[in-house]
This record gives sequence, structure tokens and C-alpha cells, in this order.
Amino acid sequence: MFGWSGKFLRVNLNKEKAAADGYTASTARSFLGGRGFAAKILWDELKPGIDPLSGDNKLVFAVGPLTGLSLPSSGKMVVAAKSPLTGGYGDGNIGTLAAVQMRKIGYDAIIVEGKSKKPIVLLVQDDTAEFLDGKDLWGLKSFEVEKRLAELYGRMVGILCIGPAGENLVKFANVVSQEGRAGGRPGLGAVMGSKNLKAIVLVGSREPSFAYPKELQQLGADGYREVLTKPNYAFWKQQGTMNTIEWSQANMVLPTYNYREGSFEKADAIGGFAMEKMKVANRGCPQCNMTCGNVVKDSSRRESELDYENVVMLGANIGLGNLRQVAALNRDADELGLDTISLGNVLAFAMEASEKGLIKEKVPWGKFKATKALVEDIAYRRGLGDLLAEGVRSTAGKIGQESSQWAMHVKGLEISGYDCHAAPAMALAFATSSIGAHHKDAWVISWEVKAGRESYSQEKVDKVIELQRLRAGVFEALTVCRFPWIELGFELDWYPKLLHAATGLELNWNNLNAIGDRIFNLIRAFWVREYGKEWYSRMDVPPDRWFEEPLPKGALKGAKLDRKKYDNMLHVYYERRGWDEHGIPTKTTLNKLGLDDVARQLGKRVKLRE
Ligand code: PTT
Ligand code: SF4
Repeated sequence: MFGWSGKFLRVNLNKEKAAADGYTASTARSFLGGRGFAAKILWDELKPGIDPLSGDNKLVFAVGPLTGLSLPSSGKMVVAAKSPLTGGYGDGNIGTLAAVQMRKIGYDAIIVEGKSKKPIVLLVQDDTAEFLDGKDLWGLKSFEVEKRLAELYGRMVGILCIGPAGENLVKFANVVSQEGRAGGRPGLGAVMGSKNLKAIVLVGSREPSFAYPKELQQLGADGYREVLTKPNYAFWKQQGTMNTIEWSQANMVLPTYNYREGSFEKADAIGGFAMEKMKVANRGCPQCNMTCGNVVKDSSRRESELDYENVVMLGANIGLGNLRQVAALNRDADELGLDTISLGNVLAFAMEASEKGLIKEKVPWGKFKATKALVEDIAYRRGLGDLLAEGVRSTAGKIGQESSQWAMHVKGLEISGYDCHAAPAMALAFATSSIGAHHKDAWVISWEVKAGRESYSQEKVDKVIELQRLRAGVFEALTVCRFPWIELGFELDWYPKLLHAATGLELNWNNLNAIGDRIFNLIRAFWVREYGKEWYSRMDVPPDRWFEEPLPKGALKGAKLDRKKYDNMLHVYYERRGWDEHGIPTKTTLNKLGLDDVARQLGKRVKLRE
């Protein structure tokens, strides 16, 4: 095979053994890589109903055929497992040198099985895997872990690690790399912690072989040059994703005070232009000439890398309007290994619960010191922090009193940074995303704001599906960053050409979209298989707050979602997807996508419509 190594590395922590495992060309063609491989492996290899924090879970790190190559923004990797936060399929996407090194060690995925008896570091150097004592690193924060490992193995090796939150099995702990890149929102850091795996170090010296290496090299170089010509390039380098804060404020979609208000009185103080004045450097993922990580000094003079999500969730959503303090919370989250989006949600949930007198602890809105202390308590599971470490769905279940109406999650994953009181398509995108409420599968909101907020039309449904195919399917499977396309308009035509040069496969966009659909449906099947009978309760619905409590102020004062129209839109979505009225893929749909075996297995668990 060209473009793929044709091998996974299977690592068993119980036995401290690692071995190469071949996979077929048909798997490569059907699932491409990254999320596609991860979903396939987890579907094939996990028994339904396993405890995500037991040795039965498997942690998959996967790359795609374009990952890590000399072409725009290719330094990305997918990390996936059954999620301890949601109980369904969970993954995340990290920009990391580990992605580049994974290609160099010559594997397309690492599958980590079992559980080590003691803290351990997995070191993979080409064909050799070593299981090193991780005792001295256990308990350390992520930046210190990376520093020590880089001192031993060099700055250009690939390092993935967890912080204390992962060790303490916080349900939204993530995996950290390169001091400020992090991924695996649905608790994949906790899965790594449950396996006593503190870090993975990858050091490779090989090069993958390609179908048309010269053409690939030329296309990659042309691609980098093309990125530089795009009109928005300069502004992107100035602000990266932070430019979205002003836009969200102007359009009343800024998550504010636990998604109550849609705009924040101190938005200017935490926005892209405020950040520009404080910025000391640009940082980014490997192989990228768009480097969009905005490095600022936080309130303790430490460096912190800011993105839209980090800032709105740890700023507006908890009522904090001081950017250096927001940066400090963000830096703490990176060091502790906590997902900033879920963290901003649980903090806001605690603040609202405290305001309403539902918990005895005083957790005021926007108070930096108290919040900073609570963040540490969550990571170390102390007091109220221990309750919050389980995520908002679980916390609301425990404190009761209708708090579930404003526990802002879908299927257990906390919502990322967009208020949907007046954005039905974005609400649908959150509700049907493949990992729970995350924007990565279909960031439809910018289109929706232009197309008209009020409508619940079929056009909106189709747009959500179109984006899910592309973003949740193709980009996650090629495993390259989607920002060149979304943010700069780097043309989609580049990708089939690059794929052809790397693998020799001639795939047009119809073929690629079909792969996107296959992956999306396989992940849906995974969720249904896990939830079984429970699936029949309403799974694809955003929280009550957006239906019941109108926006209290601003240009869209009074706006809220309409339940009947939303349900109708969801119904249309199911039809367009070829799913039944419960959102379960029909046999015909699965068979059409070549997932006959999945249909057979799923049919044993729930009733499948023809
Ligand atoms: C992603 C989610 C996001 S989405 C952000 S900011 W964003 C948060 N970043 C966190 C962080 O930082 N530290 C931390 N402790 N927790 C964090 N949680 C949040 O995680 C990220 C960029 C961004 S910045 C986005 S949108 C794009 N995401 C891509 C994607 O998903 N797929 C893809 N093919 N390309 C993408 N390009 C962009 O990458 P999750 P990163 Mg990320 C500090 O992890 O679990 O996927 O959730 O990885 O390397 O930092 O790049 O406004
Ligand atoms: Fe990473 Fe930003 Fe480059 Fe994407 S554009 S690869 S997120 S630095």
C-alpha cells in the first residue's frame, strides 16, 4: 500500500508487550485513517457495556494518509476510546509532533489495551517498544512531564501525556502535547490515567512510501504557497480563532453566564483585539504555516496559548472579564490536563447552582481566586471539585431540583462555545454530533447567521449533514487540520489531489463523502449499541434552557428555540440520514454503506428497521 503503512501497533499493558498488526487495503479504502480507523477498531474490538475506565477499554491514537506530511496543516492526530464522560464513542484531535513521529515510526494507529499495574511511560522507537517506569513522573503536571521527557529524548520527538486530572480520573480530563495542544474532550485523559499510562514518546526514522512522491512534494509546496496568498491570512495570524469572540458577541451567540444571556458586558476585554495587545508569540501545530496559537502572558507571568473556546468558556461563560486571569485558568487547565470547554461548563453550572442555593458552597460568578482554587479541586477531586469532576450531567443528577434543565450538555458531553437560543441549525449540529455536544462536526452557525436565524428549514438540515460529512468524516479521516479550508478558503479540490499523490487512489468528492457517511454511521451504531434500550429516550436534543428561558436582553431579547419545530427538524434530519424515528440507522442505510456486518451485530442489540 502507498500512503499507509498497513500496520497498527498493538500494545498490551498487562503483558508489557507490543506487536505489529496488519490491516487490509479494503479497511484503508473504506475508512481512510484517523477517526475512521479509530471508529472501526473500537466497533470491532470493544465488547458492549464495558467500563470505560477498566482495562477492557482500548485507547487508540490514529493518523491518516495525509498526516504529518509536508503539506498544509497536516500535523494532527486523533485520540479515541469509549468515553467515561458520555458512555459513547469519544475522540479528539490534537496538533502534535506525535502525529509526525507516528508516520516516522511506521504505524497508522497505536492501540493501547489492558492496564499497567504501575505508572508507566510507553516509548516507541521505530520497531522497538519499551515500557519505562513512570513513577517519577506520576503526579507531575503536563508541562513538567513534557520538559523532562524532552530533556531525555530531544525536543523533536512526539510526546503525549496526561496531567493530574487524568491520573485522578476526572471525566473530562484530556491528553496534552506541546505545552498547550490538547485533545480528547470526552475524558480520554482519564482513560489514559486508568491504564496508568502517564506518557507516550514516539521517535521514528522512517519515511512512508507514496504512489507519486514527486507530485506529492510539488503539491505540498504549492499548497503552502497558496495558503500565503489568501486574503485573510494576515488577520488570521494576528488573531487566529480569537477573531470569533467579537463576532459571537455581535450576533448574540457568546456563551455567557451558563448560556443564559448570549452577550457579555466585558466581551471587549477578552476579545481578539484585546488579545493582540498582549500577544507575545504565535505558536502552532507542526507542518503548519498558519500557526494560530496566540501566546500571551497570564496574570502570573506564565505563557498561555489562547483560542476562542478556551477564552469564552473560562471568560464570558463564568462571568470573568479579565483576559490575563482567563489565560491563567487556561494555563492551569493545560497543566492539569482538563478540557477547557467542559471545565467552563462545570464551573458555570456550580456558579448557577450556588446562586440558586442548590449547593452549600459559595461559588460566585467571575471571581478569579475562588475559581482558580475550584479548578485545582476538580483536578485533585477535593470537596465540591470531586462532584464536578464527573461532568454536568452527573452533577445535575445528584443535586436534582430541575438543575438538569440548565446542565448544558448533549449525551453527557458539555456544549462548546455557542449559545443556540436563536440558532436552530447549530442546536441540531450539537445534538447530533458524533461525540456529544461539540462544534467540530458541523460549525454551521456562521452560515446560519447569514442564512436567517428563525427558520427550521430542510435547507438547514442539509447544510448540517453536508458539514458533518466533510468535517466529521473526511477531515477527521484524512487527519489534517480543517482551518486552511474554513478560515482561509483553501480550496477543497486540493485534498483529492493530495490523496491521489500519496496513495494512488482516485477519489472524487462523492467517494469521499460516502466515506464520511460510513464513518458517521458507524459511530452512531457504536452509540446505539452501547446505550441499548436507553437509546430510545430523547438523545439528540439540546438542553431545556434554550427552549424554556428566552434571551433576557439585547437585539434578540425574547428569542428561544421552538420545541415543536425543533422536533420536526430532527425528524427531517433522521429521514435525510436514512435513520428511523429514534435516530437509529436502518438496515438499508448500513448495507448501502458497506456496513452489513455492523447491521447484523446491531440488530442483535436493538430492533433495526429495514
Ligand atoms: C477541541 C477543543 C477546542 S476546539 C479547543 S479550542 W478550538 C479547546 N482547546 C483546549 C486547550 O487548548 N487546552 C485544554 N486543556 N483543553 C482544550 N479543550 C478544547 O478542545 C485545536 C485547533 C482548534 S482550536 C480547533 S477548533 C480545530 N479543531 C480541529 C479538529 O477538531 N479537527 C481537525 N481536523 N482540525 C482541527 N483544527 C483546529 O485545531 P478536541 P489543538 Mg484539540 C490549549 O481537542 O478534543 O478535539 O477538542 O487540539 O491541537 O489544540 O488544535 O477554538
Ligand atoms: Fe494547528 Fe492552527 Fe495550524 Fe490548524 S491552523 S494546524 S490548529 S496551528
